[in-house]
Amino acid sequence: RNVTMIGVPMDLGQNRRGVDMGPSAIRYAGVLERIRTLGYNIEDKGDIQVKKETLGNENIHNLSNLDPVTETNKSLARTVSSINKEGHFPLILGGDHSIAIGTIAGMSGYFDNLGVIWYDAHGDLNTADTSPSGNIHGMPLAVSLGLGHPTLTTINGDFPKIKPENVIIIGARELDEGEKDYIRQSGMNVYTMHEIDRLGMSEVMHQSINYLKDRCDGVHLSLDLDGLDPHDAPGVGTPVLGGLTYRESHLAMEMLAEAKMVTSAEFVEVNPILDEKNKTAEVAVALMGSLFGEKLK
Ligand code: DIR
Ligand code: MN
Ligand code: MN
Ligand code: MN
Repeated sequence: RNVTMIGVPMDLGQNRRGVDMGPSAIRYAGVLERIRTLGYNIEDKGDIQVKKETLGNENIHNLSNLDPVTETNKSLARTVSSINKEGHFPLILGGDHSIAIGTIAGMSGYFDNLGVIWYDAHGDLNTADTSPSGNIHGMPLAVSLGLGHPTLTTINGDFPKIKPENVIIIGARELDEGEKDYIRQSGMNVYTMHEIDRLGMSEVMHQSINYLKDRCDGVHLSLDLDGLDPHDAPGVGTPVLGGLTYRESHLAMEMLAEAKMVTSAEFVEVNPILDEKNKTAEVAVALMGSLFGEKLK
């Protein structure tokens, strides 16, 4: 029942400044109180130091800000690893999605088959070769699978941190060509908006939970707020119409809480500068409440 929270004020994984204020916005939305009320012993360890030097780190080899993104993820991986070693649940606040590289690298050493639920409008399966943007926040799932630039794939050890068959993407609706190719050849489990419309979120989560339960010894939830529809989560850098609703997302979190299978989580891409008041951070906190079992209280 111990949760340790870490903020990662990173915005160099993409082009829109302001997502580095995500951790502050989420704290301001009352995350500590929300989770403490549920009976957890939650501690806020503050923010990871993020290198901000962008000079000389412009798009080299189609990887923008490679150096500061790498350094931040190295230190995040160390921190996440030590939180997990203590037996605490790591709760990571972003920051852009490039920080999933460090979170997953930090968790992976403790599991033979770490499952990952990637809740996102995007696949984040690009490498420098396929990326249309050069933004590393479009690459963290690929990096965790061992694909892409060695500077990133060797963070916390030169091995793939997860296996494609242990990943489930939920909410995808804007996949780049290279990402679609990878999904086809790897056979990765992807519930696009099409499948979610057809099956309903209840069935999607039922299938996902049963699948991961049989094969994984831990599950990381990586929740990009742009997985939700921009109507419900407007404060994100790359909004895509036709997304998951607030209600569907709560149901997903509630079912994960009931399944008691999630061993770490991150909530990313909250950008208060693009938000309406602090709506998107408030949605993030509400979803964390469900993930930590609000309904069951
Ligand atoms: C796009 C955007 N696929 C890219 N990715 C985003 O730049 O690689 N991921 N926004 O969440
Ligand atoms: Mn302790
Ligand atoms: Mn993402
Ligand atoms: Mn996204």
